Amino acid sequence: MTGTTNEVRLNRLTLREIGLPLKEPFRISSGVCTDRRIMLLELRDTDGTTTWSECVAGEAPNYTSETIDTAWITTVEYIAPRVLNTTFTNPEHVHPALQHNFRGHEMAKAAVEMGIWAVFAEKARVPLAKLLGGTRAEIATGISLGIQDSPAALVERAGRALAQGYQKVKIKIEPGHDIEYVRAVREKFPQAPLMADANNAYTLADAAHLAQLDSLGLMMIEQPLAHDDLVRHAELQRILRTPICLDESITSVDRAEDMITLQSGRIINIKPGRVGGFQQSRAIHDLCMRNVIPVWCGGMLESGVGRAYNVALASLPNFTKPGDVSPSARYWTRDIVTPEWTMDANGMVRVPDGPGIGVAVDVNRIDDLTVRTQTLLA
Ligand code: OSB
Ligand code: MG
Repeated sequence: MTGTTNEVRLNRLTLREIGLPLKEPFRISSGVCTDRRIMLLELRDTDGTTTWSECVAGEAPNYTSETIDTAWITTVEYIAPRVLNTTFTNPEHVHPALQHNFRGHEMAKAAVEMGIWAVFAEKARVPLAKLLGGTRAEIATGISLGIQDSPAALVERAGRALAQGYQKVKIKIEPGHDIEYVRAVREKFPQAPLMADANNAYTLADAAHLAQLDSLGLMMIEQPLAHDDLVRHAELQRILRTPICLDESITSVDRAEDMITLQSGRIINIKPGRVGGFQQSRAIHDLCMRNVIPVWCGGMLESGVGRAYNVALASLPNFTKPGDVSPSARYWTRDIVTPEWTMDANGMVRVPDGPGIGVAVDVNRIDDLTVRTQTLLA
């Protein structure tokens, strides 16, 4: 349902930076995160409706070129002027309004675009998942395990995750922490749904090395080559039996179409922040569905606010592989939403059925964690 009769016109946008320490550092091939610096937005409609959204940009430009600091200035200088006091009759119109003569900054754009989708949902008193066209009541969940110091440590982590019910275990790899690590987990858990994520750590020269993964029965290998590459991934996919899943390389529906044309991969990890929000996420989902390409929802170590958006998106029908939508307790001692996100013993996270994002934001806790704030008025 996107042809809603509601309209949204924001008259206030408040930016907040909070500091949220991870329970334990999260290490991937391109960097390590210990404390999340998160930009939250509070969006207020002219009728007084408010909602919160989250920008998934990291502390450093090691995943995409964006950081929380580039997102902050971009939101203040270029995004807010395009949305404040602008009437939107359909949430699908926000993305084009932020794209025209405005390159990049997808995560900053997504935080506002998705927040406006949530304001539409709130005003229509429908769950965000329903507004997006979601059909699932619960989301199968996978865990993403950071690079560990030894294969034994990784096996222990994977075992704990499988015992908790996770339906997929993603193993972060890099040269020196790859075949031996994945093999150790496979030997201990012969039937487990496993995959690897390299976050761009390899080149085509590593093709024969990566082909050793083919005997380990992985669901997929995520983004082995450069963050913006499609051509070499196509070459690599011709060599590997393991399906390639693209993450960093898919920044828009056009890049997803390129992946399909070039056969650069067989699966897509959709992160709404990476593609500028929900309009593009849905377009990628629909394109992939038509082309029999499975998709799943990735994560960016979001707080409970960002998680609400990921869970809503993952309720769409072609999200057929478990998403990186771990419950709050995986990351945080205490989340910033109530109720916190939980997962049942079968690895399922429930899609909220309340209106809007479906969880309450703990504003007192956010106040305690806030390190800077800026309010923009229409
Ligand atoms: O590549 O999917 C990735 C976190 C930060 C940056 C990149 C990635 C990740 C994750 C985390 O894998 C998944 C999660 O949020 O649980
Ligand atoms: Mg990834």
